[in-house]
Amino acid sequence: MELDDLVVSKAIIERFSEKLLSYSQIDVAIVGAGPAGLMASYAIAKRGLKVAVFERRLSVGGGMWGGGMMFNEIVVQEEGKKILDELGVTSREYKAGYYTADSVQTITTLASYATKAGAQVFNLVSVEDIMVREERVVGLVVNWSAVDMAGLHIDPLSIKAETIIDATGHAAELVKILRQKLGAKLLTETGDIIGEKPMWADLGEKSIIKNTRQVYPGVYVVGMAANAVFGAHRMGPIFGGMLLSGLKVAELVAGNTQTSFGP
Ligand code: 48H
Repeated sequence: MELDDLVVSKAIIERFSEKLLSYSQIDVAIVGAGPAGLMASYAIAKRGLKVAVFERRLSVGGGMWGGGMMFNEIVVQEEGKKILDELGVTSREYKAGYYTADSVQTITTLASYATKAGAQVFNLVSVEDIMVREERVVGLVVNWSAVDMAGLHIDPLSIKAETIIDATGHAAELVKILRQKLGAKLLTETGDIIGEKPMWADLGEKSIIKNTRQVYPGVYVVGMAANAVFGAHRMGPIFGGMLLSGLKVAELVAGNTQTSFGP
């Protein structure tokens, strides 16, 4: 059979358009495909909800690829190791209670589980705004990351979602928009973004589960964004908390059903 270049192009255009249309109204929209966003998307998709992840960069994985200071190994504690075991990620004990894993294998496995469970990743898409109705966030405003990078003045498109999850890491970008554009009172102690505290792995990891919660009607925070918004410590290149936080937010938004791991 002779391959037709135009068929190749039309296949991509049609299939992508179908995908984008189908995900223009969804149950859960996650902003950021770092470890927390990917874990959350997997566990939410497993519970049968329609979930999309919008990721600014070309690649998923956020800050995990580079491990610590570009040494592409991550560390997890006992609870994190259990999740890696369930996912089939190879890990090795370093000392009692500390395990290491290859960051590339961890990300690729998480991404594979999430997408095979039905989570749809839209990479190269930046979330630049939110939609709010009657003091509840009801959707996202998205544009190609390249538009922003090129400084082009091009209007965005909208995505409707029942629930939004800010998985944007240290920057907590969505919650920042809520504060800056609406002056919204957040469900934090001060009503504002409290801000990340200095590195302290033990406290940072311990507080992240408590901080993974609703921060405004319709909006949850997960991963590093949760500690930044609720004012807890950063934890450096230990990643168990990111995975556990992803599972916690899935329970909060999609119910308490036990996720059986597996594709
Ligand atoms: C689309 C966006 C937007 C936007 C950002 O930084 P991440 O890896 O976040 P987490 O919370 O999954 O993991 C945090 C971890 O990587 C980390 O930094 C740790 C543990 N630090 C500890 C320490 O002490 O430093 O991923 C966030 C993702 C990235 O891929 C961004 O590109 C993406 O979100 N993103 N995508 N629209 N507006 N903002």
